[in-house]
Amino acid sequence: MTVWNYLEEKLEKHPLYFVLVDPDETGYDEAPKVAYEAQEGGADAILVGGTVGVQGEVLDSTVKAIREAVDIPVILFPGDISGISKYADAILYISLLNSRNPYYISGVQALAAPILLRYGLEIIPTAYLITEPGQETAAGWVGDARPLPRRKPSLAATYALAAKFIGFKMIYLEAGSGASYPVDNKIVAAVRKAIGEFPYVIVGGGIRTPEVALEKVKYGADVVVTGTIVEIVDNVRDTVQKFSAVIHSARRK
Ligand code: 1GP
Repeated sequence: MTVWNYLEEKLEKHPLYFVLVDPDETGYDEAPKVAYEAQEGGADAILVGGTVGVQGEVLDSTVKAIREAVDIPVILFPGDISGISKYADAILYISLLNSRNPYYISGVQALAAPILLRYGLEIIPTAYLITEPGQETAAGWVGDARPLPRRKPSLAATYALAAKFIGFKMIYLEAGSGASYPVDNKIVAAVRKAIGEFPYVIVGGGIRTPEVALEKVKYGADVVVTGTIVEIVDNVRDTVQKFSAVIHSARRK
């Protein structure tokens, strides 16, 4: 079964919860353990990636170890061409649509394409939209994004509609890892309203409690991502369990 089919099948039942493992933050040795605990807590997939410090041989061996540690899909969430590993199941093939730099919109995708073909990685075409306060995070700064403003949800909706028309299968609304506040509910709602049921909407960045995760789902997120929280808690499994229980018992909008 493809990762895409797995995700679609699950989405028919309930919203999904992805745990982002950034090996540069968890520590490369810890990453497989964190991924395993996340799986046991009920995560639907593991995203592996980070904006800086996630590349090369050490990324490869870590993705391989994560792949061996869990049964759920391991999906790359690369910050650049260097964030690719053949040991993953799939890749969020992301285009940062609201970047000022064409490299992050189409350049990196072109440079990565031949190696992705060689590796046979499953491709999940994903529009990446950085919203406020993404400017204060590594993804926004490195990606040279013009963060979509909270006060104008219609702008985010416009970009999302463009993403739908271009043919992306996922739209990732991102406040940035460690953001001081998450993607605004009004942005999530405006995007959902503009695009209808498809593409699926992922929301991440700055989500630290199950209550906030639930809000994002209620306003229209199909998938919620948390990263930082698993880096700072003592008990990853318990924390992930609290998020997954709330997200899985919600209904998709
Ligand atoms: C970052 O959306 C993810 O790309 C997760 O963000 O680390 O703030 O949970 P946090």
